[in-house]
Amino acid sequence: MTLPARPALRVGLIGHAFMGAAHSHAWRTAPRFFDLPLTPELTVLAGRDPAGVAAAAGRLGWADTETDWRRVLDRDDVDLVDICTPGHTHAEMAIAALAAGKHVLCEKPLANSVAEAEAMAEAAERAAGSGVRAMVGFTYRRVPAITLARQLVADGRLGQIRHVRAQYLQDWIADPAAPMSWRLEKDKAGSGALGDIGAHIVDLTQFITGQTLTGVSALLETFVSKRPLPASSGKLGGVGGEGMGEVTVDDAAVFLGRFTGGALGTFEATRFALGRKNAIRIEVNGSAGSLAFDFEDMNVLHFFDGGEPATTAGFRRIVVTEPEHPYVGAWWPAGHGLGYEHGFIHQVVDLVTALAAGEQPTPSFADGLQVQRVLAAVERSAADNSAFTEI
Ligand code: SOE
Repeated sequence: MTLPARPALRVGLIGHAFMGAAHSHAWRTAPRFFDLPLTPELTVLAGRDPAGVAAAAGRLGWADTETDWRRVLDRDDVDLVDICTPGHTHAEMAIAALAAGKHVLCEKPLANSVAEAEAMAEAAERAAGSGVRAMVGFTYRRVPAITLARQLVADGRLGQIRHVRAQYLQDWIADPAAPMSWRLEKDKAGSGALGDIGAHIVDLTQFITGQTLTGVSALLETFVSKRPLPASSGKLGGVGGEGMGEVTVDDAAVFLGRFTGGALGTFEATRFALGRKNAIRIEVNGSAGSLAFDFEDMNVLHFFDGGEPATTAGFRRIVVTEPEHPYVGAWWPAGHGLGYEHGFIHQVVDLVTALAAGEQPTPSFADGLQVQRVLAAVERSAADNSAFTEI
């Protein structure tokens, strides 16, 4: 029996580096494992360098290319624009795409400033009136163990949340010889570890707890202020060459925060945690239980049930690979585990499902703006010697 053909969702992707590759893989793979109401088509890939974008399109499976992102917006055969470029381009591209009647998926952080994020959220609000939707890509929400953590909190299994402990630890620039990249330039990236990876743990802790941050007290530090200019670029960083460039962003961000429900949060985002590669560590302690997660062991969620007798109580190691777990049923036989790329695939699944239902996908641009306000408050607090700063 042949299944009825699903309407197409024709995608134009801007950018084909690390995130562009992750998104391409997700658009292509999602309909192969999930029964989606719309079938994504990889219509056009945009990049500035003709040879580079042609090679990437061939490798990643895109039907056509453009060398000017504006041409993607002009095309009648594009329904959704996916923005995978550095932060300083997000606002202009997203606002123009929404005005052209295209749905938008935009990589995180939403923008480089609160003013830009506000303009984007306003544009998204306007577009929603005519059924055009916008979503920001906080992908880690779609890691099954994280989604399960949120469910446990929502089901009351942790009781009242008291503590939220979050770290995002990487080490890809711990070596002072690691070269400059756009991620180390404020005018392109907006901020450093704070916006690139701190934004993820702000979003994740709010997502898991269902609470938002109301204020912060912060420290920012740049450990290495000059780096070799790149001789060649890699997926992250690259190889250093002649001459030095100035690092204009933070290398590390450490902050305390208060949540709406009364919980206290501690946050650490750094690219100098030697030996930690992509360690997103989150622990939540409530009046009835606790949970703990580390992305370096991403198929596992640790859960402590405070209601169990003291003699046998202890952190339970839940391997989140059963068909009953969020998203997992579409994948491999029970127990076989998922990886980094699956979060991006689940993001496509949730986005496409919301679009087909005419609903607002989450996280919305308004959610992205709220995270941007937290980042800005962290910067204000650090500039003011860690003074408690309301968001
Ligand atoms: C670099 O720190 C980076 O690629 C982030 O930009 C991504 O959001 C994260 O998923 C992995 O690390």
